[in-house]
Amino acid sequence: MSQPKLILYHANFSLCSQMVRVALFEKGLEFESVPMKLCDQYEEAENLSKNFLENINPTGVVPVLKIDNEIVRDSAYIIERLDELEGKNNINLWPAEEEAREKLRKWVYDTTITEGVPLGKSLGTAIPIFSLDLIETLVKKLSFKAIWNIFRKHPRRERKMTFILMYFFSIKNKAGPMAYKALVEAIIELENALREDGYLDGEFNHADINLMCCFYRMADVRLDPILMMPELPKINGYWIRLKNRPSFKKGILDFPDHEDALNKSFPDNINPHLNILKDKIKEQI
Ligand SMILES: N[C@@H](CCC(=O)N[C@@H](CS)C(=O)NCC(=O)O)C(=O)O
Repeated sequence: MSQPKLILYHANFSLCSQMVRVALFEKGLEFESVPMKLCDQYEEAENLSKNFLENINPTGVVPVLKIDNEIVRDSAYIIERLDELEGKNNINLWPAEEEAREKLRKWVYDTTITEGVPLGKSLGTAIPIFSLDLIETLVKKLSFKAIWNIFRKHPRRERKMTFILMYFFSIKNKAGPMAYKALVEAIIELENALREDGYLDGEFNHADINLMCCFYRMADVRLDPILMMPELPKINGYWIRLKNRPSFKKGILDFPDHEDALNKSFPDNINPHLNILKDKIKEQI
């Protein structure tokens, strides 16, 4: 069996990069790894380098996958493309029938950082809001030179402005409540959609990958007690099943980052939004 040459540009602490790595390990595809130091987390700002912006991704974000000489961008599309390839494992992340694909498309759309969806309006875009505690800590540690570099070079105006605001002021406490509604509704919708066992649609698929990564980020930011609430029995079991997949270790745990900063961002492992979110779930379920 032969597969095309795959080169993945990715970052350890990047939700969408985690999704693509998990998909690669699920499929059993070999890939060359190009780890990137992102501008909001490291002085190096490798996603703003001339080479990356000119030759890999003019919008300055990861993940990007090179399939032979073709450059493929956007994690959701990358995973669809990966699913067409044959790896060592006999698994399909997308069903064949159009009706099932349509249903899956909706779940994928809601569970990742989909372009055009305003931040905090879906589960996938709520997760970055709850990551702001950490991101703001990291942005504040950057040198003035690094923030000036972001100002000059970041191609995405809204991101650039957010990083600059975080550097000079603070947005983390104000932003959280913007995402309460989407997170609570998504968790309840998921609890209602899940079965007693198996995955979202029975067989493991692309949406399960996205949810695995969203849930892991919730654990990173100390919101995972939500996933263990007795009011959410199907999510409890589902999260355990997701963590037991080998791809969870290979695609996520084996690429750690910012553990010290996370510990410092959440002293005593407490996320200030946790109890509010739990109360809202209990009220609405
Ligand atoms: N819709 C894109 C979103 C990609 C994205 O936002 N990537 C983040 C990391 S998860 C990034 O590269 N951030 C760096 C920056 O904006 O400077 C995808 O699914 O690939």
